[in-house]
Amino acid sequence: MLRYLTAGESHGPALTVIIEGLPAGLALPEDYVNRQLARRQGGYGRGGRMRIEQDRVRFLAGVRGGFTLGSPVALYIENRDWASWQEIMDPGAAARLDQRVVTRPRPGHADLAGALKYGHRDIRNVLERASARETAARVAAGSVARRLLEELGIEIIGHVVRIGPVAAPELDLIREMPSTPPGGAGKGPDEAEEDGGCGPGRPGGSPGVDLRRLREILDASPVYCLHRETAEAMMREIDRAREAGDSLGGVFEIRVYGLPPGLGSYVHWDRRLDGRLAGALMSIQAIKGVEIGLGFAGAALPGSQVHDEIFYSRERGFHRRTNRAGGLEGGVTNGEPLIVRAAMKPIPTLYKPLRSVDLASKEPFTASVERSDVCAVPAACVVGEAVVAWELAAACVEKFGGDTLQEMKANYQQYLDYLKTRI
Ligand code: EPS
Repeated sequence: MLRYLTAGESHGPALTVIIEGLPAGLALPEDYVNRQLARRQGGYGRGGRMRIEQDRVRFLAGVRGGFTLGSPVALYIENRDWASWQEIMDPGAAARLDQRVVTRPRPGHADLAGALKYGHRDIRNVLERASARETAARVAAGSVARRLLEELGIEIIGHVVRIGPVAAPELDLIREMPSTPPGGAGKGPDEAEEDGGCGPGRPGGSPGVDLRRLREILDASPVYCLHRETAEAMMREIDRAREAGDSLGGVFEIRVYGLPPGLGSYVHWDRRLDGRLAGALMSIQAIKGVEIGLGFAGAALPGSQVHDEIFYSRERGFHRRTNRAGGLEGGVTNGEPLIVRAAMKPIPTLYKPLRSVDLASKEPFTASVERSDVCAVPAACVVGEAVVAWELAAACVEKFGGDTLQEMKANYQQYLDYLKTRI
């Protein structure tokens, strides 16, 4: 079983993660994790905090000479901002608890519910942990999972498809996305035409576009959007929101290539991979909706336009011409690319604050203004990739097991060999 815990306050000394259940022998360079941490810090619309931090991981346990040992892996990410908060956030009796007290809860944040639940009179005790700062720890854990998936030929890519009212032209982008896992036996361009443009969720068959190229485009986009004009419109929208003292949400999509059929299970509710993925994505701060494949759009269509018909040929075995299911049927991967989307609400901290009530005096006030982002959808997309990576790696560990990476890979190969006898 692969599991992890995170700890850390936003303005405390550090964030920490403990991961248990990784096989021994997995190459895990710090820079690999740091690259994902840097991506999470980016994105147009971030606030002042990201100019202070330069998130970098330190392995405190479980890794030696760049390889996992099989023992629990402890990761540590320093909060640079701690330097300005030491007196207030001191874990000891010296803490200045009378400073920077927050008593006016922000609508949409954990502030009020958290203060009532845990008996706090200072909302700082809630917001310090509810803060999306915690997602740095999740990205660190997710990068480790992603490294493991890479060893099995599984690749993840996320992109932003909506910020506020500005949406990317979905169908065009989908046609531009590759339908094949990197290095995998692919669907040809002929098949891209076969269903004449298809519905959302259909990976296109443009063989000229590879994942590396897509990553280059995304790395160069300040909003992690594949479509340049849309990206520019998104940035203008973020500027407008900033000027208006407002905030913006959006939607990101995660695609995973190279997945074998058979991860997850239909035999029990808590083993269904769609449920686990949705739960993981919904647990990201500010995520309010998740869809897989056609998602909500499928509810408005007849079954004949939703389900992916099954074909067989000697060269390709069982295959589909559409992927409206988003790579999952019955809570089990079906060998098609995974496609999941998550909707993020606008960040609750508004520089033109909404009405609220003071926790102590019960007098009406406007909500507190904590330094914040105008839009964090691009960052949330990186967090989304991380939590999806985690769930998939956990499913792989469950199915293929092994105490060493070598053993896990051998088990995986044996499963692939078995599959060849069936398709
Ligand atoms: C964040 C760190 C936070 C916020 C933001 C994301 O740092 P600070 O509160 O010091 O500015 O910038 O968190 C929120 C928007 C939120 O509501 O919690 C980060 O590391 O991503």
